[in-house]
Amino acid sequence: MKTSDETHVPLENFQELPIETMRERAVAFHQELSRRRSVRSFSARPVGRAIIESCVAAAGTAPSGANHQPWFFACIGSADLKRQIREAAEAEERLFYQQRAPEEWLDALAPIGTDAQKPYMETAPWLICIFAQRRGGVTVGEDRKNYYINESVGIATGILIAACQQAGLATLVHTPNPMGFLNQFCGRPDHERPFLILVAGYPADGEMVPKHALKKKRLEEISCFL
Ligand code: IYR
Repeated sequence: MKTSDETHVPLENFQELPIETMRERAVAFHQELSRRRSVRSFSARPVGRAIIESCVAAAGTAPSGANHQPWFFACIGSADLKRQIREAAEAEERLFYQQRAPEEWLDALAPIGTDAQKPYMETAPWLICIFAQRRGGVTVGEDRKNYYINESVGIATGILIAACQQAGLATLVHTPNPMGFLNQFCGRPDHERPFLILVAGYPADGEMVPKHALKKKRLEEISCFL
């Protein structure tokens, strides 16, 4: 075991739990996350900035390649910016649905019923635009190569989605393709690549979700224990 030196300090905040508490918390977390549904109509009800800040801070605790934390979260609450982002996203989506998407892709989307119209991008109180940084470092302002960028930003995004669910927010992952327009709207530099947009807020009254989304693979189908 290592002792304290210039590079290491003791692990202090690991909290060991009684076995029964571990079981209860593991089950409760699964139950909470299994209530999560992607929603595609959002209410205009506002969500306080502090809640989004805490969820993003939770995402920022994610492990990352060399701890470079190669992510940036541009949280868009401005009605004007949301409208501009919606318009740019819908223009790409129209091309996707009318020209770019192969039949097989459209077939896969059919049960979900998506199309190029994305009104929720204006209705929802928050669009969290997530960027992946090609270069960076442990400290902001460094210009070093980043590692395992997709893995790191993907993990942080997963934590963000779980944090939103835990906080009582509905979310939707949206990935217009390409979405280079986000750099301009969010004022982000060229070495950052838009990763995805996480729409967050309350579901619209009477929101319908596709039955298709209820089908999650069973534990036995997604895991093995050897
Ligand atoms: N980006 C498009 C298409 C789309 C693609 C997948 I894969 C989805 O799971 C859902 C949608 C859109 O948002 O409509």
